[in-house]
Amino acid sequence: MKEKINLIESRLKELILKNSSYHKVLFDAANYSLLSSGKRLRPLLVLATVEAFNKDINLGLDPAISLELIHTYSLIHDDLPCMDDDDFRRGKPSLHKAYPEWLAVLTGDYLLTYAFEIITNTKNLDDAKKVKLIRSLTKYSGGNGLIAGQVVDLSFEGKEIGFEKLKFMHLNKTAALFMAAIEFGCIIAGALDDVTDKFVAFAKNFGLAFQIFDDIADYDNKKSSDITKNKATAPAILGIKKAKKLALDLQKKALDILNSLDLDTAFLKEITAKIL
Ligand code: GRG
Repeated sequence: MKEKINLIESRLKELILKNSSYHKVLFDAANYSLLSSGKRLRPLLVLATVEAFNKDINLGLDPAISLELIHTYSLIHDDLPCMDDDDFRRGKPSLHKAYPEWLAVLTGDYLLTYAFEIITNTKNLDDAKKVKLIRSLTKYSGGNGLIAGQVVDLSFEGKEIGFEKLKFMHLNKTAALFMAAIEFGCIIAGALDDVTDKFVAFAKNFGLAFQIFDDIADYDNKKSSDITKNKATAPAILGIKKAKKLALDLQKKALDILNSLDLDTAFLKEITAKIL
């Protein structure tokens, strides 16, 4: 995992260029957010999926990084005062605390736009695959994906919601980008549709479990922003015992799907075990 994180981080550094023109500060801000202590989970999942098909993981590197850019843009915007209003991210002041707020908005916009440019410029992938990657990215990060999750999260803040709405939120806010990562790997490897469907089902269960485990870890933390903002979470709605059982069931479902595939999914299993 460490080796692959190093690969991802060195390519990330190459792709976010330094710039000495009048708008240099935009690239400084992008580097500030990108080159911090993120787990690089979404890019890792892309590489792990490509590896499962015994293909060269380098083919997946640039598309993998485009997902880290989308993820980072979403964190920058989420932290803004008009959204979640968080002062810290990845162990340091949020971007809008280190730089002006307008620049944080524009840096998020830049990362979102640049993600698509990176896909179109990827070497060694044919145009048909690039179009598939862009379609997948718009599906999972757009108005019926990541953004939908954020709209629901902010509209329901402070209100009581049932489990179905919570699941919708988790599916879109958290699982969607994991589903994109796994679908990316399948597209790059040229997987058949039915195999892709199974991989994406793995990512959905993984993503839901990831969010519930995250909520459980936060539950006892009185200073957590989820708690202070009275956000709906699985332990708050279901109780801690049921939430734990649900997260473990989802994790098991995810692993069962990997085991049902006739492929070498050892690295995906390693990520699942380490992260969940
Ligand atoms: C602004 C469109 C838009 C969306 C924002 C990212 C997000 C949606 C909200 C942030 C809060 C949150 C709980 C999101 C769910 C996804 C999640 C758990 C993100 C954190 O992912 P990690 O743990 O973060 O992979 P690192 O920093 O390791 O990359």
